[in-house]
Amino acid sequence: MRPSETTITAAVGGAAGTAAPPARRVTGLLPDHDAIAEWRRLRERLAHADRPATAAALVALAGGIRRTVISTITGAGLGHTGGDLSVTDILTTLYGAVLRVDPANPDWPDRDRLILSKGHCSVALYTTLATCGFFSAEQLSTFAAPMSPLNGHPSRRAVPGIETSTGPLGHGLPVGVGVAVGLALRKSAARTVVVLGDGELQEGSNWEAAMTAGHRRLSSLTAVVDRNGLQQGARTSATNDLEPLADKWRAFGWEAVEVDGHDHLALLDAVTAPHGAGRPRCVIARTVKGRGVSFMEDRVEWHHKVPDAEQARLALEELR
Ligand SMILES: Cc1ncc(C[n+]2csc(CCOP(=O)(O)OP(=O)(O)O)c2C)c(N)n1
Ligand SMILES: [Mg+2]
Repeated sequence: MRPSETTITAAVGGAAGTAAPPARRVTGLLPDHDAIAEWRRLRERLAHADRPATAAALVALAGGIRRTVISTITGAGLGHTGGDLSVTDILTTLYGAVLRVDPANPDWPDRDRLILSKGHCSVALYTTLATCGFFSAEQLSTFAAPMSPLNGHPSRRAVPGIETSTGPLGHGLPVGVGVAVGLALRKSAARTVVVLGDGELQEGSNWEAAMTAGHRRLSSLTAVVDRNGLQQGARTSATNDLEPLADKWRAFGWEAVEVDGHDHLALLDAVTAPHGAGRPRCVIARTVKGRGVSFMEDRVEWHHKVPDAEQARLALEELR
């Protein structure tokens, strides 16, 4: 079925350049202006930095985010530690050097859209958003507490900077395709980036969306796959082997590149290179689940295991 252009345009917020749509949030997290100023200084610095300086700044940013992920999950007593640590460098690169967003004005109509389709890794995203100043990092200590806007899975109605509520796997890319179509209809230059899990790609809805994006030549759409090789309780290769994964995306009309998903410069190049001939792009980011903490790395049980006090201490020491 083809939704009407009016429906799609309304969903992404009116014609290009018009005011933001009416407030859609029911809980209040306010911008942190000190954090915003610091993040803007970083963006400004990286806009002129050479590659080694860019890499060093993003590594430092990611290290801080990983430490906060560990302390937030330990404090809350729940979370998806392994996947948060595998996706951290992807989110750090995107928010640290790529996405055109304004944490002081999160509903700016021409902002780039980031959809974390693997919504179980909300802590990595919340921490990244707080680092940009969408809300205060102090709020992270409320993660998953009763009445906190920072739920286990992100809600667009509760948290500034969250574009789409996710958690049920297989929804982010279909929504992202709709968002990208809507933005293109109103001639916005904004791009849409969807971050997916690799196990998540076993959901057929992704491939319907991929087919549509290829057909519609959505060159403003980028999918980044956190290819850590693990899903809940098993390796992806043992469950439903995805390979040859890049070829599958290409067969659906996409460009596909594979990079080291912990190499910020490789990620940066992969997400910023101009798209060829009206094609969406898939970046397959090879990652390690639990990255940065030796006893969590590539261990299936750390999908949603929570560190005890001693494990948290050791993890923070390794991430120093
Ligand atoms: C539709 C759906 N089925 C099952 C789940 C439960 N679930 C949460 S995470 C997960 C595994 C996801 O694996 P992957 O996409 O590889 O994520 P990552 O390895 O990055 O954590 C599953 C099955 C879910 N959230 N949604
Ligand atoms: Mg995985």
